[in-house]
Order: sequence, then structure tokens, then C-alpha cells
Amino acid sequence: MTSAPLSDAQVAAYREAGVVHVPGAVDEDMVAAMADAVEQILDAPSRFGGDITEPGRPGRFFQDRHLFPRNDTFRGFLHATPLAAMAAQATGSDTIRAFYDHVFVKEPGTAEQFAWHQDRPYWAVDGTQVCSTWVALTPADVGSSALEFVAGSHAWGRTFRPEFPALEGRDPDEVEQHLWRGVADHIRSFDDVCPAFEDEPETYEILGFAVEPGDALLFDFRTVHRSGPNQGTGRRAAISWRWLGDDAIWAPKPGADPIVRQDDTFLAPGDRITDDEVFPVVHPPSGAVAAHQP
Ligand SMILES: O=C(O)CCC(=O)C(=O)O
Repeated sequence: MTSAPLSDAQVAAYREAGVVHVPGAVDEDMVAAMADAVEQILDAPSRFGGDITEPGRPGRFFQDRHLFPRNDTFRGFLHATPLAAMAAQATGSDTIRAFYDHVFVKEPGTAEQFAWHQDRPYWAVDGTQVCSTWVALTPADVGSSALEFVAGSHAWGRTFRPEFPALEGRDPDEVEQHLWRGVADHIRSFDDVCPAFEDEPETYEILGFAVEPGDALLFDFRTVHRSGPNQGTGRRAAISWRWLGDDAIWAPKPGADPIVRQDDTFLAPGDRITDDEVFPVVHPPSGAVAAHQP
């Protein structure tokens, strides 16, 4: 794959809608390696991983994240696909750094959704060139929990109150009992609550995708999206990579996702991201950087 893996039409779709479907973004062998790695994480999650589905309920919604710093297999994935090059092209960035990787599995029969949300309010970074590539490891459509997006929502200038799967609509103090310290005040700091976009089809265009293993959904971290229950007959598994482009800054907020905290980086709030240890450069590959030096 070249260093410009997206077509002009795909870049234009990303910029206009805030999301683009990239069929066959990851090849078959890599999908198999990723599915194996997910199997191992399901058996031995990190400190940030575990089941969202309560014991006794049908199916299983599992997530784990920020694996690459301590897991060589996941670190290898950062550099083994054209996903960072796609993020560079879509966001118009010269450099793409990794923020984190995020595994999501929904076994058949899982009733839990991940309600409408944007990624921005959960994260300790900010910018306009920040995106994710959600890579399907199994076939899925909207009925079996593939993602849906509200077209153009990345450009609204709105940031909605974060929702947490299985805890939607609960009192923030109760949410904090299940999650991490400070999240209740963080939730309360957002006044704008996501409406039920699906109830206003004349106002909002909802884009739902059917995906095959290796397809990527590339989306801006401000684009509103959700995943529904898995009403299919098979597992729905995906890994989302979170990418930081040229204008990304360190923007810690008390109560945001604690995967990277102020103590973990030398960056000061508002700094452009320059910490190579915590946010490694993935694009251009190091060989390409050397080639451009005098
Ligand atoms: O896979 C899912 O169920 C949710 C994914 C998601 O919200 C994301 O990648 O940002």
C-alpha cells in the first residue's frame, strides 16, 4: 500500500460527513493476527479492560484499551498497517501519533449499546486533526452492532455530555462508583446532552455501515456515533486506533479517561503533542523521516 492509501473521494467524504468507510483497509493475515490478539486480551485483560455486561445478562460486551505500551503484539500493530497513513491523509497532517488502541467485543445476544457519543469529551487531548480508525475483525451490520454516525456532526461546534455503556442516564455519582474518581464532576461539566437523533430523520442524516473483516471506519473524534445491541448470530469484534494529527494538543481534564494522566507526560496543558514515549510517531514511518533529512 502506498503512503496515500485513500482516494480523493474518500478524503472528501471524511471531511464532509466526519466519517468514511474504507473497505479492505487491513489485509487478511493482519486481521487474523488481530483476532488472535483480541482472543488473548479477552482471557487476560489489562487494568483498563473488562466486561461491561453485568453477570447473568445475555451476551458479553467487553472492552480494553491503551494496550500498546505494555503489549508488544499491539505495539507491532501500530506500525503494521496503513491506518496511520490514512489518518494523515484524511486530517491533512504531516505527522500522526498514536494515542491509544481500543478493543471492543460484543458476543451475539449482547443487549448493551454504546449510546450516541463523541470521543472528544472522554479524552485528555484536543485539536481538529484527531480521529479514529475502527477496524472490523468480524462481519457486521447495524443489526449486529456495526457503528452508526450522525453525518456532519463533527462540524457543529458542539460537545455532548459523555455517556458510558450500561450506565446511560444514571446519576453521575452512581456512574463514578463504577468508573473512576472525578468522572461525576466531569460528566456534569457538559450541559449539552445528545438528543435521540434517530427520532428526527428530517433533520439528521444517520449513516450506518455494513462491514467485512479488515474494513475500517475512519472518523473524526467530534463525530457523533453509536453501536447498538448485537442481534446477529456471531461475535462482533473490532479494534479502534486513536490518532493525533498535527494540531493535537495535550488537554488534561480532571475526570477524563485516566489512561494517560498529567503525571505520565512532561507536556503542559495546551502544549502541542511532542512526547514520543507516550504518544509515539507512527506516520511517517521512521525510515521516511530519515530520508527527508539533509
Ligand atoms: O465498537 C463499539 O461498540 C464502540 C466503538 C466506539 O465507540 C469507538 O470506537 O469510538
